Amino acid sequence: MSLKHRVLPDVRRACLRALLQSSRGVRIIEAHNGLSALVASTSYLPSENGNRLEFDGLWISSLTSSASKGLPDIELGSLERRLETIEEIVHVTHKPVIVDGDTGGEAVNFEYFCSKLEQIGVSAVVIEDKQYPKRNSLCWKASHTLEDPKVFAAKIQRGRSVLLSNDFMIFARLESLIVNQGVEDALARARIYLLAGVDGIMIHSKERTIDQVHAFLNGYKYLCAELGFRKPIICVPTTYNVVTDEDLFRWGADIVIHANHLLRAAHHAMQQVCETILKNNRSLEADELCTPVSHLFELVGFADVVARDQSPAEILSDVFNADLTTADCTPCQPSVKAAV
Ligand code: SPV
Ligand code: MG
Repeated sequence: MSLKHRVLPDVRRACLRALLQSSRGVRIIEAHNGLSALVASTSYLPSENGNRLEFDGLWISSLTSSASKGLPDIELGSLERRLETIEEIVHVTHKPVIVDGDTGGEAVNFEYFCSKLEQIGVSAVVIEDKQYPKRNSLCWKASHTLEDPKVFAAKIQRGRSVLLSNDFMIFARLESLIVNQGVEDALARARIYLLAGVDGIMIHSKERTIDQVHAFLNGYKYLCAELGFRKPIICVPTTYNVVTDEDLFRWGADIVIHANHLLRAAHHAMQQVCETILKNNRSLEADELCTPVSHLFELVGFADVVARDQSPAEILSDVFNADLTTADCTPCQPSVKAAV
């Protein structure tokens, strides 16, 4: 129960647009549950100019949300189960959240999903232009079928039609490079989705080299110039991760997402710990691979709970800036409300 990082939905939702307007690249890291969201939100490095180097927001990946449940990434889970994970994450982070919406499913499902995400305070959803049910894009052997771009554009418009705010963003994810249809097809689809009113584009690739993504980013500049408006663009350098985030921003990306790294890191560490305990017939040697329990207590707010248990009146008086030990503590006391 970490209550330190709560942000009201309207405030949180608007954060991504504000970051995008701040004219610097936005760096996003994946989260798949409350704990990974806490790690993603609280990790930082001191930087040379005295500012903290930290991620700007979180990506709730379909690959890692399903893998963390022991499931393949094939749009298996219900929207309701997905929303549970999203709420778990949103409750523990103050950072803006982008949700991977897979294909969005049927238009009516997508309308429902968008309305729920907007309500929770998620800043953006990304849907991919493949047919439902999709297969994860990083798999070379899987067969992927692209959606008719006009059908996909209509789904985007259906999602937009239910929104109550101007803050929530819908990104169209282009899968042309995943199915080897090339940069021209990706640009043609981008044009259709931009004209349909999408808030931004994600270009995805499973190539190890940057060439195609680089060509797309160049073509996107010309496309936006021709259309007379520009919407932000997201890159996901999982396979072409020799390039730096800085390079991608220089070439025209607005958002870079590191899409699955916390789950892969957790899996790797878990496997190492299992093997170390089996090998040594005890857990002592695994200690150095594990976070101390006290750090977990701190991170998930248990240390705060214990402190509150020990001196509730003292902590309440801190919170309300008043001595409540002798006061009449009915919740709606005007003096207490004023102090809050
Ligand atoms: C995800 O993180 O679930 C994505 C990106 O959709 S990828 O797995 O690369 O397709
Ligand atoms: Mg996904």
